[in-house]
Amino acid sequence: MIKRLEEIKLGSEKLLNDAKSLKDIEELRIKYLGKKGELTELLKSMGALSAEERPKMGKLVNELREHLENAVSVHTERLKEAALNERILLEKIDVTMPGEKIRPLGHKHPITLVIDAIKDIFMGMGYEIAEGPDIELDYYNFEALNIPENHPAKDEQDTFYVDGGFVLRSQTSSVQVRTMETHELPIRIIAPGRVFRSDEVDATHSPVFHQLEGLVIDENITMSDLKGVLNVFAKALLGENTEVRFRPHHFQFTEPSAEMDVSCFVCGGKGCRTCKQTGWIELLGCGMVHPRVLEMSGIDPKKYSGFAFGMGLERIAMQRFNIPDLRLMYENDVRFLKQF
Ligand code: 2U9
Repeated sequence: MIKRLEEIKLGSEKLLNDAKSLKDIEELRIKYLGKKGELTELLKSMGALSAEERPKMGKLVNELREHLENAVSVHTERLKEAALNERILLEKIDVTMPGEKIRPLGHKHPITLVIDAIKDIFMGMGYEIAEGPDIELDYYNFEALNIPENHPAKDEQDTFYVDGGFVLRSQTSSVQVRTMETHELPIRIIAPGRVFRSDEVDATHSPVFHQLEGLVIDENITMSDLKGVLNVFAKALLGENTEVRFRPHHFQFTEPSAEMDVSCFVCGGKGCRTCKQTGWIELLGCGMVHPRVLEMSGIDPKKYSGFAFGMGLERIAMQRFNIPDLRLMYENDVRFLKQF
């Protein structure tokens, strides 16, 4: 019987050492400690022993039983811990990993891209960005800009009138007027924004479009400041080789007034389809702020002078991104927007 006990001890120890999984351990437990296990059977067979041998043998068997039970439980814990550590390692979450792209990101509209590019250029020259309301008082949209009551620009055909003496602003110039009233001098601002005119929709017209206007007011501002700033702007927007030229023009709010052309950025000035063989493309209107406009906003035209400019942004976006039809910009088709 002692020999049998030795066999069980050796056998169980070997199995314990070889056990690699919880399943191995459970098999071992059943093999030795289960109801019909080898050690249990040994205990049962102790009836055959003499009354003298029985307690001695019983003690030895029970010692081995306790030893085995203990070893099974220690081993089980160890394997469980190893399994848990393995799982933790496998299921570790790296919170610094980039997220999954579930919802597609939006995209900047070509007009916004153009506004951002122009903002960058003027902010680099110390300009502030000014904003104002889309629904304006007639005074800020027309009167303060020296556009009299009977001027054709005020025609019902061009302007959207809103009850209560309001208009949907037809130019962002109203923002500059508001700035002149409240901002301390000197002023250096650009005002990008949405404007409204009662136009029929076609490939180059829309009742809602965007303008960007600028205004500088200080002592001793002259036409050469205007030309210098707009020359730097044109080169920054369209490339260092861009040339500019100024043609006389008329606006109610500026005197003298001009239109500025840039050398064609497609052919470099040789003449092509984009510039209609002229080598030049009209970019913006500009001029020295009319003394009456300064005066109306409470600025002394004897002490201060200034220049202003304005451009339509749709045309610039269409040229920059090769967009053939303005309507594409208002259809909100992501397949179109994603291209820029
Ligand atoms: C104040 C004084 C002067 C803004 C100016 C233009 C010339 C101009 C148009 C070009 C095409 C707008 O999109 S467009 O129709 N603008 O040519 N705008 S000077 O002059 C101002 C503005 C505000 C107080």
